[in-house]
Amino acid sequence: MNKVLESLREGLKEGLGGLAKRDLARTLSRLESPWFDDGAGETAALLDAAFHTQGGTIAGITGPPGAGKSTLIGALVRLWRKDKKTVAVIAVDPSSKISGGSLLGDRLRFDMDGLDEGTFVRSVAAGTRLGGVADSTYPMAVLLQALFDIVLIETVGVGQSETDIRDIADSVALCIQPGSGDSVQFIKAGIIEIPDMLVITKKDMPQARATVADVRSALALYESPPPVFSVAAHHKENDQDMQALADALIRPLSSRPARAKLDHWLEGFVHGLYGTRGTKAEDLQRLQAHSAPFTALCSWLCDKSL
Ligand SMILES: Nc1nc2c(ncn2[C@@H]2O[C@H](COP(=O)(O)OP(=O)(O)OP(=O)(O)O)[C@@H](O)[C@H]2O)c(=O)[nH]1
Ligand SMILES: [Mg+2]
Repeated sequence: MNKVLESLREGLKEGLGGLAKRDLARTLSRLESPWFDDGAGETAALLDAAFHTQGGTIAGITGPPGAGKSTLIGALVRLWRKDKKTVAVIAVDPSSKISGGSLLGDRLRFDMDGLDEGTFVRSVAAGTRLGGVADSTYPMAVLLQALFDIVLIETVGVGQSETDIRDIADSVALCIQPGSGDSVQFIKAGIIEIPDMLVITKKDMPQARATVADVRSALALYESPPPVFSVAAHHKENDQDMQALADALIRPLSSRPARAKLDHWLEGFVHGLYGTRGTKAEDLQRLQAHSAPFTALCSWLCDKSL
């Protein structure tokens, strides 16, 4: 067992509260800088240990801006906390393309108890990535799933640009706001990759019913359409719908083994650094097959040999 991972886990379990969360936040910050250049390979060893830990479910919550993702996450977290499940949230903030800045304000938008020992929220800037996730999202999710029962990732976007989340999460829910015809058109046109489930948010809005019907009819074109949930995160009386969604999100989907997610990330990462021409296919394959893939990546980056 890795010492850093063990001490993070113990800290969170013993309810060290602020202290443990601060340690975790610091560790996650390391993942946002080039941790793979860290000569001692400490971060890589931590990631390898976390990767081999049979951990929690990673669920992606995606959808266009303002669809109600953060509010929904707050409601889901409250439900899971009633069951004593621990939850970490990674909120990927869309960076402004013009200024390159990111508000990192999402933390404020979650209606969650900041003092609750069993929850943790981290905002990350999406950076230059086209997909709705940041480069650091996968390593962060690997670490957090070793420490929490559930890891939720909020990403912004709809259409092809956010499909990256499918390669990180065990399940993906696409949020659609009532009256937003675009999303339904996207489904009809086959532009969006169909997620594991669709969530029509803001059930209390007058157009909600019609949107559910539109989405269902658009999905009729697909062979095995995903379930559609209709929820109001603002209202307590929709607990049944919310509970059904909460259950569906953490139901294990065997279609995405951890190794396949790692392979995908490694490929994107290595190609991002060297391009397809600068990498030997065998090197990538050897990295992917390695029992300590993150440590192997570090040594490979140091001397390009395995
Ligand atoms: N009526 C109603 N409004 C809601 C509900 N859920 C969220 N909202 C409102 O919708 C707006 C956007 O909600 P957010 O949860 O911030 O949406 P988001 O998808 O996270 O937004 P971005 O992170 O900016 O993309 C806020 O004003 C919420 O209060 C709901 O169930 N009913
Ligand atoms: Mg949000």
